[in-house]
Amino acid sequence: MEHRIKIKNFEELIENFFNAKIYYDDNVKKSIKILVYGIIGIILISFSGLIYFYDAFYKSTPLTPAQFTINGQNVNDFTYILQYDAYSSSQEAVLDMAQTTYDLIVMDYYYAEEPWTVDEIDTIQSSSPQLTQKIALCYISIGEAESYRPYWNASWDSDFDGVPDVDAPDWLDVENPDWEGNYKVKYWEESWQNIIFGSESSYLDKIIELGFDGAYLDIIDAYEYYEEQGISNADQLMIGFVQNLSIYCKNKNPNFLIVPQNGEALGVNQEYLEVIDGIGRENMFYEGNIRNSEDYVQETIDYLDLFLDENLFVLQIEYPTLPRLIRLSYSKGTENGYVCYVGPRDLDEIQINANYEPN
Ligand SMILES: [Ca+2]
Ligand SMILES: [Ca+2]
Repeated sequence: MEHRIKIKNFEELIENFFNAKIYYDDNVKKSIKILVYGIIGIILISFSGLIYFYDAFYKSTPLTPAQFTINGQNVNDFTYILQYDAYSSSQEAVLDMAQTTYDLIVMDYYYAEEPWTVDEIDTIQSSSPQLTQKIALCYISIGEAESYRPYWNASWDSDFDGVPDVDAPDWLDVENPDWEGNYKVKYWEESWQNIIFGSESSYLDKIIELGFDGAYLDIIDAYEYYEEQGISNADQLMIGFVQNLSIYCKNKNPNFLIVPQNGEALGVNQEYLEVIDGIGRENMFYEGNIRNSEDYVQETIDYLDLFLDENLFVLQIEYPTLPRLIRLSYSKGTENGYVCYVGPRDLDEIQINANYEPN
C-alpha cells in the first residue's frame, strides 16, 4: 500500500514537473527560459569564436609561392592599387608603393587626375629596401571608355543618361549599368584604337613614356558583351586589337609587358598567347566571400593552363575578407601555379596578409 502511494507520488511529481504552472509561477518560468537560451547562446558564441580564432591564427605552413621570371626579375608576389584617396599626397603614395617589397605592382596612370611623373615611376620601380627592382604595370581599360579620363569629352553624354548624345563618336556605346562612368566601346573601330595607341598623345604611348614596365589591360572580356549583341567575331576583333597594340608597344620597347586581365577563354587562340606576356585573373575561386562553383573554377583552371603551358605568368586576384578564405585563395592559387594577391575590393591600399607577407 505504502509502495503504491510512493509510486503515485512519483508519477505526480513527474506530471507536475512537466506541468510547470503548478510548481513555478510565470517569473520563474521566464527565468528558466532566459537561462536555457543564455546557455545555448554561450555555446554558439564559443563555437563561432573558436572557428574565428582557428581561421585567424591557424598557422598552416603556407606553400612555397609560385615564382615567375619576368624581364629577368623573380616575381613570387604582387600587389594591385588603383585608388589613392587614402594618401594625403602623391609623394606619400609614391613612398608607400616604393617601400613595399612586393615584386610587382599594378597601378593607375593617375594620382588625383594628374599623371605620375617619370621620376615617381622610377622611384616606385627601384627603391624597395633590398634595392631590388620592382615591376610596375599600368592599368588601362581598353574595352570600355571611362568618363573620368582626359580623352573624354563632356559633350558625349552631357545629360548623363548613360546613352551617348548626338555629338558622341560612333565607337561610343551605352554606359555599363554596373559601373557608373564606364561606357561600352566598339573597340575594333580605328578611332577608339587611336586613343589607346599609335601617337604621342595616345594612352599607351604615354604609359611607355613614363617608364612603366608594361600595361595591364582591363575589360578584355568586352568581347563577350558584343558576342551577345550579335557580333559573332567579337573575340577575333579583340585578339586583333591586342595584337596590334602589342606589336606597336614592343616595337617601341621590346621589354614592354602586355598583360590582359580576365578573358582567359581567348587563350585557345595561339596567336593571342604569342603577343602577351602573362594574364591577371580576378575572382577566380571566390566572388568576395562567396565560393565559385567547382565547374566554373575547373573551367578557368583549364584555360589558365594554356597560358602556363606557354610559360606566361598568371597573377590571381581575390577579394575575400574572411581569414579562412584569404588562406584558401593563396593555397589554391599556389597549387595551380599562380602568384596570388588578396586585396581590398576598392583596390585603395596595399594590403599585407598575415602569413602571406611579400618576401
Ligand atoms: Ca545622353
Ligand atoms: Ca617576392
